[in-house]
Amino acid sequence: MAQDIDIEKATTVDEKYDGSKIHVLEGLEAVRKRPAMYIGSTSERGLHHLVYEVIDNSIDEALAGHCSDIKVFIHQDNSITVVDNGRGIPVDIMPKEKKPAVEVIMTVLHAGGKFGDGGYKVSGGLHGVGVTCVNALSEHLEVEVHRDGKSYGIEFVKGKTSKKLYVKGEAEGTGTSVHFKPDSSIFTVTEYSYETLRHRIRELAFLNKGITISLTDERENGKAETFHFAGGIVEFVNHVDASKDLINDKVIYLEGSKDGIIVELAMQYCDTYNENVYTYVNNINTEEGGTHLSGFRKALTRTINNYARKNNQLKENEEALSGDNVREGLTAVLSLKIPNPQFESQTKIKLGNSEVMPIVDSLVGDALTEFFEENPSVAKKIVEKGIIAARAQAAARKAKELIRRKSALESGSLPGKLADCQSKDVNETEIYLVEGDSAGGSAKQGRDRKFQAILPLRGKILNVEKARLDKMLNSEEIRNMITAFGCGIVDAAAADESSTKKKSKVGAFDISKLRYGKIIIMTDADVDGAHIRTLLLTFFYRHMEPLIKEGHVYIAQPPLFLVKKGQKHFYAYSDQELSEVLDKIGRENNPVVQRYKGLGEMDPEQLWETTMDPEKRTILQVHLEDAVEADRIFSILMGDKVEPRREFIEVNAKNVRNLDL
Ligand code: 0RA
Repeated sequence: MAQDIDIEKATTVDEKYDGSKIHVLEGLEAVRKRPAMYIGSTSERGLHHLVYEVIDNSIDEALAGHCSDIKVFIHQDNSITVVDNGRGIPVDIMPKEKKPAVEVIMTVLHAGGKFGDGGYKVSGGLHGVGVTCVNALSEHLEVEVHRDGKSYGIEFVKGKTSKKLYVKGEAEGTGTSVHFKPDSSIFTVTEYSYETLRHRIRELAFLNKGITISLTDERENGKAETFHFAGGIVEFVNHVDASKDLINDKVIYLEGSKDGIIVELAMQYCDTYNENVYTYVNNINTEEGGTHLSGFRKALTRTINNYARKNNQLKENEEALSGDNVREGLTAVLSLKIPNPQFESQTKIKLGNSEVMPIVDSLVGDALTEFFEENPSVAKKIVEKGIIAARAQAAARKAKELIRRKSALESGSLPGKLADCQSKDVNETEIYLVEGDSAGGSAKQGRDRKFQAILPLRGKILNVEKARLDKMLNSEEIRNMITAFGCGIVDAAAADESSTKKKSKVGAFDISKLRYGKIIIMTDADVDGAHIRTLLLTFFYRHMEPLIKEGHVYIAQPPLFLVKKGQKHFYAYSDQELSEVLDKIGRENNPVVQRYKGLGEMDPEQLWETTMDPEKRTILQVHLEDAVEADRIFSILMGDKVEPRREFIEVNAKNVRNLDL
């Protein structure tokens, strides 16, 4: 059901079924009966998805060249209004349906395509069902259209027309306003998140240069922001790279089109070791890549190698640079607008259209060749970076070989510092990564050895953000973790040039080999502890991302205070909790408050009771909501530049809660 709308097909199919009112009713009923099939879920995601569906229609109008301004409002009651200055949804009576077009669009599933004028419909994007679903899933929805000097209104309740189209009055200009309140009997969450909407709206503003999109939160005294990027994806790349040292100061940008496919690319090389290529099709983030990504990668590898040979940076007898060599330190946004996207999977995050690959390949190849000819000093630096990456890769291969031989010698033995657990069942096993040998000792004594393993870490581990693979593999702490977890590491060398999915260089990253279902970071509640935690998360994010994605990484929450009164003792995990505890037992009784300076101050029983006992502890699961933002934050926090880090800390210090990540 939730297919992409093929505009032409939709039109012919509609013609056949036209007039079948039964179908119409079934459509809306079906959406209400099985909302998740149409909008993915009825939780927070689905709730926000409604807003995106409505905005997408306005974006379509903008892409067709008729709209420049979109305003989104979150109202007091968590209803939403999206206003645009497009042509206004048509209101004239449709001959077959004998109803105003706006009513048909709002009540007939897949009707939208009929009215399209052959532009690039991004609406019907992810779930392909558009604004009709939003209507079906709203307790109330109202459309106001400004056209022909008049203002029209029409209203719906749960998708059914409750007030026929009427003239509200006179109006200047044109545009559409859609106000809806999600049906609370359908959604499990009804409160909108400003941050979530802001994030998508900003992304849309980056991807569609020149459009102005604003967001206003009337629940928060009209707090508002406006997003407008004249430079589009160039500004997107600048934003991602804000904290990195650059190889080319100016973002390389190209735009071209062929056979109705519009290709835009912005790219920049940084003095880092990761590849960050974000691909979009019709404003949808194709997280797993696809044919557009392969086209881009092919062109990049070929063009850089050609340039390197031609200018004698690579000698005849030297091996060509590999794809991952030339992508080291690359940040790129590749954005396509295509009329008939075909996605490979149900989740629609991998593009399948085979005709796209050669188009992207040739457009990017030609444009880059030209750019290199015109900017030889930048080209030279990019090639040099690739050559250094190739050498480091060879060194890493040796280091990897060393690890393999060593572990063969020790016949697959686990690290000496690891206190393993008895169980082999990942449904129950846990490993605590503990800061310091003394806390490690307490944890070893306090744990339940049946399912809890302990790996003490000595001080600060290596910052992998600033180290290449070969150096990283020389670090004992890192090697201990790799061996203990059992599933290898992920590295930039992708198995498949069409996919963003990474393969491994140390063995194969194989999550099925994971030896512990929960990996729990347990550090002191001080700055050093926070630093070590960030270093660990950086390592996991860069080299074991699936562990985070699949929810295996956790953060332990040790208490900050011990309060004693006579024989009784209480723990408090925050300043607020401390004051609650003190209120409860009465301050006049002079309770003794001890502030834990580190895990090492707790004896094994206390550590078990407060932080390790599954019955009593709280652990925070680490989520990876958004790769773009995660990459940016890790670069800010762990990279070379000091200024962005200071700024980040200044802006965010006031939002920090205890151990909240
Ligand atoms: C169908 C046809 C035309 C415009 C629209 C739909 C339209 C839909 C939405 C939804 C939100 N904002 C919108 N703006 C326009 C073309 C109308 C014409 O030819 O004048």
